[in-house]
Amino acid sequence: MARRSAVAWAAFGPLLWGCALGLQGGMLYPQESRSRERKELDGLWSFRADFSDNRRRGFEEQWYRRPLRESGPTLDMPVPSSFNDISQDWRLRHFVGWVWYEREVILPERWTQDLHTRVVLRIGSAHSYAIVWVNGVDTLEHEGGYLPFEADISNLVQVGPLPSRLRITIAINNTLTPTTLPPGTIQYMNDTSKYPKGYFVQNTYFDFFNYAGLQRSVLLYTTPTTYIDDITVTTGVEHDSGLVNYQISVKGSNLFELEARLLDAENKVVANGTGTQGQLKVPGASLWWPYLMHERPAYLYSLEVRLTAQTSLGPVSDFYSLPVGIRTVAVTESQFLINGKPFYFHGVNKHEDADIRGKGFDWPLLVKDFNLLRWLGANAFRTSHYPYAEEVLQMCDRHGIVVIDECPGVGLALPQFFNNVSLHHHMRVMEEVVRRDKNHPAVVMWSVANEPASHLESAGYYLKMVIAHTKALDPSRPVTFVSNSNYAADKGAPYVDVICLNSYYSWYHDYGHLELIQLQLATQFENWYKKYQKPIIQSEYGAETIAGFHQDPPLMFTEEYQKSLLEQYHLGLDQKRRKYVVGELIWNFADFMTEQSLTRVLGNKKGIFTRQRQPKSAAFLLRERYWKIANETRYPHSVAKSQCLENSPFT
Ligand code: BDP
Repeated sequence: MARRSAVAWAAFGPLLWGCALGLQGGMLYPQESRSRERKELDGLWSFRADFSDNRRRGFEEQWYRRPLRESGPTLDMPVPSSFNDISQDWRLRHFVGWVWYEREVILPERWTQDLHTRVVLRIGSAHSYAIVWVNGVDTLEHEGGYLPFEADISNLVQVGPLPSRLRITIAINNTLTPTTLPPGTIQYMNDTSKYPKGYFVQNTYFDFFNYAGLQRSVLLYTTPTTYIDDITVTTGVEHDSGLVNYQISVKGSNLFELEARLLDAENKVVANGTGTQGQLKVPGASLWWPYLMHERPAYLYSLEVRLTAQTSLGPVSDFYSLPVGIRTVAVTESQFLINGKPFYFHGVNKHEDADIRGKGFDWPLLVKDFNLLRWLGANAFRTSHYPYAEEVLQMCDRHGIVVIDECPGVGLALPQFFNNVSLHHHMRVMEEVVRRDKNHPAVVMWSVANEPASHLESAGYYLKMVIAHTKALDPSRPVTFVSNSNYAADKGAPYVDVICLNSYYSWYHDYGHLELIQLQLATQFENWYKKYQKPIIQSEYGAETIAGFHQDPPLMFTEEYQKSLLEQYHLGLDQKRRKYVVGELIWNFADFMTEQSLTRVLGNKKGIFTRQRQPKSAAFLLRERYWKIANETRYPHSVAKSQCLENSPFT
């Protein structure tokens, strides 16, 4: 077969970066440094859902003008968390409309008096539309859950008589419409013999519960008034040297100097440069390798940026330190290459979902999940079906877990969802995803959608545009979307770099007939490969399994059935794995909550772990397989030692 030369994105210089970015300003992770402070606002907030018929009483009565408790009763609401499962009120669990959060904060005096200081309010995510007031002043609006947004509030806290307290009010609407991501529809039930007047339901077209609220941290942080606004890093390898291309944007003054120093893991300076952009060369660089691919995975340098500026108020300095992993990503017609070596994704799909906190960010859960990923020998996951918290990606960088970063383009199931307004919003969401996640070495590919109705002509154009836009935003990474369409009908596949396929043989089709999986899987792979000649990832497969249900010979919903289904898939995958199939991601890492339906028993149970993170039998099967693959695909060849396999208690 004719070999197409590798498409290597990492070699592009920094000049291509950001040329198509329509967003104003950067979205660097707020960090403490010699010039920056942060104040987390996690904890208890006051909360009220607006149960009025039109859900607009909060606006009509201007709840943001006074403390929330003065306009009616409030609940204690933990942040971060979803609001849905916290109270005993079933109406809140299913609430659709505006909810109101409020928190009072006392600011350090320096923040309110030092005019060299810029105070920023940053919301990690608010699902799905948010309006923010500070001391009753309309400050910020944002559309779309799962991504951060922020506002400079210095002028609100540094004028007039010093405010002893700052009152932050955030109204959030979780209504999904045909133009939100994910999309949804509101259906009014007009038959008054069955439904009360004005009764409506929210229809969604995806398979997870639409948890909402302030699900990630809210915080305040400071920078100097002239500050490092954004840093973009791309990396490459030339012979024995690592290349770090950087581009820095500064706001607040045109009179400044920039110094960039690259430090190795022992804090030794290995390269330095000046100015807003440049290339740092690191002879004998240690590369960032995925976990299990190399004996020294996830090597991180740090790019220390120092800004000094002359302002009308005198000289100011700003410092920011960015972790940098030097690695390349490339795709041939049959391989996914990291650092020039074939990489095989053996991993999982996840959800940010657990227990009563819903999708609320939680450190213990995150650390537990990473321990489980390492126990499993998983080297990758897809952020199905929305971008995860930044802290998750930081962990991936540090542990060498490779990420396919997916935007909330899920549930694009109806023809009317492929319209111009949606397209522009989708492109903007990709801008926000790329802006936030571009510097993570762990992120090796963008996924712009999950299971869109890609057989439609309109979807073909839509996907083409979103993919082209994403490639223009970030020429350094491949782009995909995840398909469950027929190979011959899919209108988006021509535009992707890697084909990602979801299939549920012997589950949603021919259920019970495990003996058909190998044939159907082989047909799937052969058809797609023959038509597109692109590497393929089996991006979902799995079976609903109730932990503790057993039946042998296997029957559906038992642990034995899940295991056998996986075994059959694995036989099929092994046939193609060394040819052009470059990955397998089980659906799903853990059970997760969904809307209620006749096919869901307290949520989706396709996890190999329960929602409480306990293993089902399939987890042990997968663990054996992943460690075996890891040892076969390791570079340079050596045996990966898992403390887990030795049963160490310290993993
Ligand atoms: C796939 C979807 C995923 C679902 C899964 C399932 O991508 O979100 O949860 O099916 O049905 O089609 O379990």
